[in-house]
Amino acid sequence: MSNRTFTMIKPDATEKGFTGAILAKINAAGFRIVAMKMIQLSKEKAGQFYEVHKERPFYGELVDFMSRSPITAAILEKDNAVEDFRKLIGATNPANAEEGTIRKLYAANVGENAVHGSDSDENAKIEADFFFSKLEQF
Ligand code: FUP
Repeated sequence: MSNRTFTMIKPDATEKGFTGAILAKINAAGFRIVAMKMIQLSKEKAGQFYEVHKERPFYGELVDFMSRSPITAAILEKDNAVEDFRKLIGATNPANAEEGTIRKLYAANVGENAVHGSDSDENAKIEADFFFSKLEQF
């Protein structure tokens, strides 16, 4: 099992000034940041990242949203990172997220849900390599 996951603090959270608070929660939960950058995705790059959702009705909105403002991308390290981080962020729709989770605290709705967390070890690696070269992963 891998001990790394990939996250993005999404444009809605950036715009509302929640980046620092979210990173503090991530650290407090025991995750170590082993790569991090703030960047603004082009529509093309956002579309590539969410390629798996291409046929879904929300794809266009998702691409517009994810390229609207800067994001903070990071690789996080901890035992059982993928599963534990999904627990920390809560359900995709913040209305269904448990109290105390990052999405419950900071997300507005299912489309603008503050953070991303990889859903498998395999995707964590693919997503980390999408944003960071080997030299940028510590
Ligand atoms: P998650 O793994 O929790 O990030 O959720 P998904 O991979 O299912 O969805 C990725 C992103 O697509 C979500 F973060 C937001 C967007 N989405 C919608 O806008 N509407 C939906 O009904 C589902 C997902």
